[in-house]
This record gives sequence, structure tokens and C-alpha cells, in this order.
Amino acid sequence: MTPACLTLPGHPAHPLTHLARACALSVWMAVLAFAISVPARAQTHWDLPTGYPLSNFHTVNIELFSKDVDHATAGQLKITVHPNASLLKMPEIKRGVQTAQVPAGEILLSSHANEDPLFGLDSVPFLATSYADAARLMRASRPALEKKLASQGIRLLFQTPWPPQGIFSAKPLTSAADLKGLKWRAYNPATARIAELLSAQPVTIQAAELSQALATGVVQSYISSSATGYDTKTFESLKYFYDTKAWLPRNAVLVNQRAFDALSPAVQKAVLTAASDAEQRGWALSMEKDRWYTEQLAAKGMQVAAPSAQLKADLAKVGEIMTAEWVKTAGAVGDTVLRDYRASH
Ligand code: PCA
Repeated sequence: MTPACLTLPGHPAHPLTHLARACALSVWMAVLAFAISVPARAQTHWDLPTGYPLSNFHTVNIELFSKDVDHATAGQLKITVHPNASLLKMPEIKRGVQTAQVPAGEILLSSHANEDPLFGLDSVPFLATSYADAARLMRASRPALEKKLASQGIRLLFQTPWPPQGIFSAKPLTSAADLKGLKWRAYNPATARIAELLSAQPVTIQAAELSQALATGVVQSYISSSATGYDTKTFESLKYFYDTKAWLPRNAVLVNQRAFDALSPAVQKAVLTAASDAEQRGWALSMEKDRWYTEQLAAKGMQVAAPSAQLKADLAKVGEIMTAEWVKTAGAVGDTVLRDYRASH
């Protein structure tokens, strides 16, 4: 592919004659065309929708994952993160990845609990209430979760926990009876079920719409993390936060298996390494930021308190009921996962 002009006699490269300059340009264009056409240098672009805001620690972690992949692959795989449900609403992301509408995406696992109880295990109240237990629960359920997702053409890349779940309320809570009749924001089937058991009025609202719902008085109470309380400026509407540490739900970053298979082996390896790093970093970030987020809630005027003994006892009962319900619906797979979790202590 040597352009003919290079072989022309009597045209030294320096100083550049008119013709030589034209030739130099055509050589560069040929080089460029070659570079673009070489498969090893081919660039793949992935869109990765998420349901949470840009400043949220999950999003920060996913952006770092994207940068790591970019560096490790010398730009062969570019991942664009679309935060805050800007590309797809959070509950639609899983299906989007499954149907290859998007190659990758971040989901809240437990929002898909109605499809399979496995997705909701992390949100069974009081089953795993510390980071250490939540990590054990993740490890015990990972094989079954990966298998389930694989059957849907999805590969699990990494999982990151939200901080422990506490109750935000417009009024002080001395027992669960104080929640009776309050408008309660739910974000997954478990949080809707809690409302039912506490005789609160559930309304399902995703995180991206929560600020608005709080500002317009549609929500008087909800259970979630310090992170979401901060992200949604809950302190502007609700005054109380009870740090119940009821469970640590996880987000998962998923990729369509065929999109993954289409990458070169070296790029696949880079993605898996970056994913494993992101999982470790995500757990550390969650833990570290929980303290900061909780301090911020107090600094912005919220009363942050531990739940009273009565509220704790009332919620523990809810936990017992929901654990029994989970065991009943999750069948043999659920039994195995729970047995492995309990054996890991
Ligand atoms: N924040 C998300 C899910 C769990 C959490 O801590 C939310 O409230 O939607």
C-alpha cells in the first residue's frame, strides 16, 4: 500500500514541494484509513444507563470503572454512563440489557424480586444488617444469581451495597404504630410489603423522582439509606431519620452476554478485572460515605437517632414475617443459598 507519489524520483521530502506536501497528506490519510480498518484497534462503544444521580457514590464508582476499562484497553472499549434514569427508567434497565436495547446497565437487584425471589434476598429485613453480613450474603447468593441472570442472556459484572436502610419520617416515631396511615414511599416489593404490614400507605416512587415527591408532600415517610436521604434533599421535607440498619440492598452492573462475547479476549479480560476492582472499591466507598452522608443529614437539620426499643421490636416482627415469606417463595434454591449464608458465619 505504498502510494505511488513516494516512489516518484526527483522529489525530495525536504524542503516540501507542492507535490510532496500533497503526497505527505495522502500518506497520512492512508495511514489513518489503515488504523481505522485494523480490527485490533476497533473501538466499541457501550451506553450504560443507571438510576441514580451523578454525584451518588454508585455512579462515581461506575465512572471510575469506565475510566479503568478505557485505560486498560487503550480506548478500545468506551463506556458512557447515563446517570439518574436519563436513558432508561431504573426498573426498565434490566430488560434493556436482556434485550440488547443497551449493552450494559446498573440495576437495583431487589426491584426485580417479583420476577424471582433471589433478586430480593438482600432486602429481607434484618437478615443481613452489617457490611460484613451483607458481603457474606452476596457471596452465598452469587452462584445462584449468576446462573439466573445467565439464563436471561445477562452477565453479572459487579455488585455494590447501599448503606444500611433507616426510616425517614415527618414525625417522631416511638413505635411502628406511629407509621400507621402515613404516606410511605416504596422503591421495591419489599418496601411496599413493609408498608402493608405497618398499615402505612405505600406509593412506589423511584429515586430519580423522589425529591419532587417529597417537595410536593406525596411522601411522609420511607425507608432507605443516608445516601438517598442526602441525594434527594430529604432534610428539606422530613425531620427525622431512624438508623434502623434493616438491610443493605445491592446495585448490580450487568452486561448483555452477546455484547460481552463480541469483545476480543484481551478486552473481555480488562472488563472483568476492572469489574472486580469496582466491586471492592464500591464496598469501601459505601462504608466510608455512609458516615459522611449521615453527618450531612444531621448538619442539614435532621434529627438522627437510633430506633427506640419498641420500634426495633415492631420492626423485628416484620422481619420475621418477611423472612418466612421469602423462604416459602424461594423454594429449594432459596434453601441452599440461606444454608450457605448461615454456614458462612
Ligand atoms: N437507595 C435507593 C435504593 C436503596 C437506597 O438506599 C432508593 O431509595 O431508591
